[in-house]
Amino acid sequence: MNHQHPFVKYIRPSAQISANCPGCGNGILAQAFLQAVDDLKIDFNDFVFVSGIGCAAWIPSPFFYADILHTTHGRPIAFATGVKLAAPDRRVAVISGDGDLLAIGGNHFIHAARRNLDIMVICINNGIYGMTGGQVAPTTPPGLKTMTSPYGNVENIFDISALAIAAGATYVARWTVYNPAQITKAVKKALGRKGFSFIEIISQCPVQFGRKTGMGSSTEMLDFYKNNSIPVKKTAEMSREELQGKIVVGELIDIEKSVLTDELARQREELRGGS
Ligand SMILES: Cc1ncc(C[n+]2csc(CCOP(=O)(O)OP(=O)(O)O)c2C)c(N)n1
Ligand code: SF4
Ligand SMILES: [Mg+2]
Repeated sequence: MNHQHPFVKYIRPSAQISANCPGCGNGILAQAFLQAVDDLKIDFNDFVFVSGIGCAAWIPSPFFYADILHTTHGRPIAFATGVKLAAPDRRVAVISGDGDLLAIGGNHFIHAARRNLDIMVICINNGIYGMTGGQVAPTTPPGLKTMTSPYGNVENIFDISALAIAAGATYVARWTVYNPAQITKAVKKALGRKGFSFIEIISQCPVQFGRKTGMGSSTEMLDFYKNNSIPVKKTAEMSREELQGKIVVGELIDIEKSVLTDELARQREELRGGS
């Protein structure tokens, strides 16, 4: 009998030990993502995965058995932009953390969304800088005590999905790792369309976030996600107060706009024809 995990084929043979801590949500995202690839029977060699620096950046690299760029902190979208422009036929997927993509990397993020660059970006939002010891992030909820906010975070939070929509992203979905089947569905949707697709994954970091903020173990955090998630369809009938502290999940936008690589190809054709 073959006891191998069916997705072993997607994992680089020389890199089969996860870099993430036990109980981390990153593995749930990895499995849900690979499920989408497997369901759609996509050739894994079509992908170029790009990540920055952080625990989430270890999800694709070096584990996914495909082309991978493990870049510098804050810059995965800049590298992904270069890859997509140089090789428009490749599927470019960025998987990285909230600090990487939305703190130091925020400007690359908003401009890739504005350009409707044809890439998929998955952000593991664990509300903290996990890999570097639990510093406060732009996604850390107010009041929480972290390594660098020992008396409680006094800053306002970034709603990164709202930012993606405002910047011009054409597909945006948010799910927690309590919803792996919905994550798979969202990834399949994003893989089946063109344009800037952004999926925000609220995920637990039991080691740096759960322990230091008092949010508890991974199972307690998963319970929190289960009990505090509100499907976006239900929010219309809810007041601002009722939505306070809740996680709005679901598909937040799905629209069509001109896609950067298509526009460049069209322009190139026009210029060739006119010369
Ligand atoms: C230019 C630069 N600044 C800071 C760092 C240190 N650093 C590495 S990862 C990281 C934050 C990681 O947080 P996040 O992106 O949320 O990923 P997580 O570990 O939480 O998955 C920081 C500040 C760095 N490597 N390079
Ligand atoms: S520090 Fe947190 S985010 Fe990083 S691997 Fe461990 S549990 Fe996951
Ligand atoms: Mg983080």
